[in-house]
Amino acid sequence: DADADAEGSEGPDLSAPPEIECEVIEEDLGEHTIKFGIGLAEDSPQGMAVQFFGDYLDECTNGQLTVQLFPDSQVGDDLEMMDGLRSGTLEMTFPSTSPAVAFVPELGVFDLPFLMPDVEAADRVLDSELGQQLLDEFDGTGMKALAWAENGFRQVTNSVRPIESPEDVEGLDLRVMENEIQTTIWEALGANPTTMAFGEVFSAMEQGVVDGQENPWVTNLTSNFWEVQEYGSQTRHVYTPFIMMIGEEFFDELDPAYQQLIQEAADATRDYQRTISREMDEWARGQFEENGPEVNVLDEDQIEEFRQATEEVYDQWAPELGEEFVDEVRTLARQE
Ligand code: TK8
Repeated sequence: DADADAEGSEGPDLSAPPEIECEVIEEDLGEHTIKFGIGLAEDSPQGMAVQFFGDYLDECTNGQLTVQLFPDSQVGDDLEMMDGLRSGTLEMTFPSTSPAVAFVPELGVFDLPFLMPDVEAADRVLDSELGQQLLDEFDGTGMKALAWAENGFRQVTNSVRPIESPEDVEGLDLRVMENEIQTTIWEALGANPTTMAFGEVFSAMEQGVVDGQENPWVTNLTSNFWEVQEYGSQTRHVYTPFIMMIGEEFFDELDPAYQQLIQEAADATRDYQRTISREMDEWARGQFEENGPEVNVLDEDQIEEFRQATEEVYDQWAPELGEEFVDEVRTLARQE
């Protein structure tokens, strides 16, 4: 429908990628194709960010550094792709923090429920000195963490009923990320959580192996979960970041000029990715609903019920993560 196109109903109103500002490296410093694997779709903010990152490197090296994107878990799930970076079969990936706790346990702090009141709080934490220290923790793991980006506030989808109170979650078979804190959250709420790699979630829901899952709206939309889900409920129970990562050995062997450029490109990509992720969030909820499922948005009182019902997650995990560390993050998040 030409009219609909003209009004832009095909997509959200998104900021254009920023101007690429660099001094082009003309000198021959070696050609590399960077294979960049991601779990999400090409048209997700994550996929669009990798596209921008690739344009940045290409333009600033006269085509000596190029990026080849592998979306939709084509080359593995988050943990497999991280292993690829370590063994040198893949150069870059963009995992969620939740499975990355296998390498940096402190990242589990981001799995605590209702930690971040809003995206500004997430920025305060991630862009702090403490945020940089967490990225630096990857040094020596075979992966270098370049920058934080946004996965976002997570919402529950399922095929049984709308989620309005903790009781509605009881007995649901839910896929959760490969992370023990995530499991604790859903057990506290009386659901039956199963850990599973992201790439298997769609077919698990299609086949009825699980009733539902939880992910930000842009993922629920761009990974086509609306095709196999009846309900979407805006619970905002966890904010999870993404980390842009590169193989440590691959990076260490590059010319310093390339290394510096890659870091600059990653920083610019981080800002762009967060911008479009935020611009797409509400639009994605609307599209998700338009495509079929029933959507409900929990109000503050309903969210408060979930907060109380998951308080025991802190009792169990704060000592494990370090009480002081958790307090430090919480203070930054809430500007206490
Ligand atoms: C994509 C994952 C995904 C995450 C999940 O690779 O597993 O549910 O939210 O975005 O990182």
